[in-house]
Amino acid sequence: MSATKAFTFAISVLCLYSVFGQLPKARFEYKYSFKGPHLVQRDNSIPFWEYSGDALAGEDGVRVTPSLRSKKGAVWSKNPLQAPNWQIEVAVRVTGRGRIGADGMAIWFTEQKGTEGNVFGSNDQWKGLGVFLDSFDNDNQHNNPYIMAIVNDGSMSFDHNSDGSSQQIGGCLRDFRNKPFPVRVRIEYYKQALTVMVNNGLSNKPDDFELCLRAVNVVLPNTAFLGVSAATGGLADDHDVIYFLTHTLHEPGAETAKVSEAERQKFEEEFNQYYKDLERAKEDYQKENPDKAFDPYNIPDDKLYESESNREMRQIFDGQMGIQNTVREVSRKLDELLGRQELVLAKVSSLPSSGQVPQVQQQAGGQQQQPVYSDTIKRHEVDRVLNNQNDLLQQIRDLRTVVNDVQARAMTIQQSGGGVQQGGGGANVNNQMAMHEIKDRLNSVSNDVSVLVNRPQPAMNAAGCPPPPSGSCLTPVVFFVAVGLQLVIMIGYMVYRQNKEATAKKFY
Ligand SMILES: [Ca+2]
Ligand SMILES: [Ca+2]
Repeated sequence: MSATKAFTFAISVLCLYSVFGQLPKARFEYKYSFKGPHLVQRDNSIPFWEYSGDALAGEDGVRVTPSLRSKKGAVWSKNPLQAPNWQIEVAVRVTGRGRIGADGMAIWFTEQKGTEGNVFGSNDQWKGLGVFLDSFDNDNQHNNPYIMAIVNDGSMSFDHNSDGSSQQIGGCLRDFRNKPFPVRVRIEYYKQALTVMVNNGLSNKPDDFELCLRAVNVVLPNTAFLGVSAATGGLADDHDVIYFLTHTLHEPGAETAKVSEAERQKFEEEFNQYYKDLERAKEDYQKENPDKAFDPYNIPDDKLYESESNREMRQIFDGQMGIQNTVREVSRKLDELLGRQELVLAKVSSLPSSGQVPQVQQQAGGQQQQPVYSDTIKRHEVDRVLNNQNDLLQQIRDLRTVVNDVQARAMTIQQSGGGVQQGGGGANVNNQMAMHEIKDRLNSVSNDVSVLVNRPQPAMNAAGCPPPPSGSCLTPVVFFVAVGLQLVIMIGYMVYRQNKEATAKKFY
């Protein structure tokens, strides 16, 4: 992007006017925002922000705490935001191997910059707003992970024992851990009404938000620092902030949204200076690292690898979803089959037991052209039905073995992958999350198959079971579904294995 284009874009963002009737006008505040890629500068600092404690900034986000016990970290804006109306959107990832995580994250809008403390990594008795993503269920009410807002005038201490339930001005039960996409929290404060919307992390559509809480007559400071903090305890999660975007909101027609000529020039100079610094830093880097600058296996490959990995992971997810659906379909067909057999069994048992079964003249529709059974059931037919059922059962058992095998390998790779990438910054967050997702999916598939295998067999007493109308318990559909299933699993596994081999090559 050329300097002119970039400048035009920045100014157009700054001067953004809403065209909608009564909606407030939003102005992007770049000094109170951060977003990857290339989040950090050469000295690992984030422009206009500072981080402390166990927080680490990477190219694509800030890891506020790593998934290690008893860690605390925070990232704060260097300057206070001075605005009566505003909107903050924060994208976070909270990921951990355990089914339960701890302790959680907090998004702050407070008069003072926070210091390290007991409230999700930051100090208690804050003045202003805290929006908490509380992972751990301290009061054992089975109502966590929970998102809530608490306004404090500096006198109140957060009550961890009750998870702040009596102190909140509103909240919602949302599982924000281990989601395929970052979970986004949008906090809007406009005319003293506080609204918190949450994206559930299952989609990355920009406007996919659900209302979490809304409260009116909320009094917050006019000038406040913005921050995110997090803490782990006996249990631990990775707490990552992917981006933090701040807009000030202005009433339609209010002059505050306009940028005066003097301000525009100031912004222009500031931007040009910033752009020059960036270009100079790039040139310096290329001079200092001539081989790296043109090495396609250096940074660009890393980026390429990351996106490809994500894509393949998604393919695997799709494959797993396909398997799950197919297993459900098999289950449904088995139910249907069972139902039909019971129906026929009931009809047969209602017939006279004279040894000669009378002709079944009419089906439900009373149509004469339906096939007519005019003989007793032969032993070999019953045997064939039983054999077919046994074959089907064996195929399902094989399927379960394959699924368990894939699961075991995925867990092994996950463990070794975790070891290799320990401390690798924000880059492995996606992988870890993806591995958890695979694990869950595989568990789900495995459970489905277990249900199938353990299903009680229909009462197929050799003497009493007639062949079903199709002549065989194993219909072609069921057979091809079972074969297709194994094929899908093998392809999914090969794609996944190829991906991991690529990863292994990369590390060695
Ligand atoms: Ca808690
Ligand atoms: Ca609780």
